[in-house]
Amino acid sequence: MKEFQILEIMLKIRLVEEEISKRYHQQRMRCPTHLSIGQEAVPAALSVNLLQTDLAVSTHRSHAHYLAKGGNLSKMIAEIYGKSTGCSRGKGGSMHLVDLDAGFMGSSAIVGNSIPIGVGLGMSLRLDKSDAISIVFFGDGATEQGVYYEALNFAALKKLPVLFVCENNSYSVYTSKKDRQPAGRSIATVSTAMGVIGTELDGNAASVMESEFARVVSEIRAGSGPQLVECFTYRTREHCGPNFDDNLNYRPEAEVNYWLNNDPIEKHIKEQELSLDKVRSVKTRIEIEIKDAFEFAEKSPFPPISDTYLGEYSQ
Ligand SMILES: Cc1ncc(C[n+]2csc(CCOP(=O)(O)OP(=O)(O)O)c2C)c(N)n1
Ligand SMILES: [Mg+2]
Repeated sequence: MKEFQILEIMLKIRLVEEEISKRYHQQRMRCPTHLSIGQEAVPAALSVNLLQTDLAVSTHRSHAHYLAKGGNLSKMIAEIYGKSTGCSRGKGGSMHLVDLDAGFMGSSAIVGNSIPIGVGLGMSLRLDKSDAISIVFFGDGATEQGVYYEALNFAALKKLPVLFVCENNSYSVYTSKKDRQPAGRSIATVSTAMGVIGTELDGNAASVMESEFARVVSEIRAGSGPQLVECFTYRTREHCGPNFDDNLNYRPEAEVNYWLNNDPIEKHIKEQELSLDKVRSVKTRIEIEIKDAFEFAEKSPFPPISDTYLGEYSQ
């Protein structure tokens, strides 16, 4: 059962982002988009272990996190189209998704800056004596921001119910982690040394990740304090935008091919021996949902000028 739930979330992310990519040249989505194609397994494997009351914050690459946290697909597409029916009332675009109903507290284009906000949310859950936890999604590049270490330190000091999820795709734009951090340094090991237990996982192996997330999430709910999961994965598209950019040769061909041959969706279907008929019917259902979401976005109005200053500082 869980295998199909995970598949459904991964497929939804993949098919939505492929549709965004197909339609992007129409110039009706007038904001930068950072796609998670290739990285879908991480949020999908986590999502089946989350409660609606859990809170999450995310980054510039936020569509997958938003959908996995139970965000509304039509509202997400409308937001990317800048429409008033969007989850941020059309004022945020792809990188600034907010949906309080889904516990999705916001994403930000400024690398690293949602991390302390996620820690603060963990503090608020603690003060409310809630059994919910705070999820902080970020990339490997964000671990080069000073605020990341301040946030880890504070979460460890106060034993906050925070799960740090690092999607390590080895790149910050065009620069490999090898050229940014000393050889052999592990994000999970540094985190453990700072008092936030870190676990390294294959970010393209959905089922293994799911059981590890189940363990880590239940430990945090039981009061273990913060933990970090570092998931090794890979984006297959360009850093920002709908295209491929491997013609720029910033990533070795063998590396790209290794990850293409480890596609998380194909791997999951094969390893879990999922029925291909069932996979097809899930796919058909999602395709209808996506078509409806784009229609909703296209038909929705832009926010009126009179709303310009509405919601600037609060919902
Ligand atoms: C503070 C700050 N510095 C630089 C940038 C430019 N920038 C946008 S995304 C990005 C790379 C981030 O890499 P990572 O955190 O690994 O996320 P990924 O894009 O790989 O998912 C950079 C440097 C920014 N948005 N904010
Ligand atoms: Mg990265």
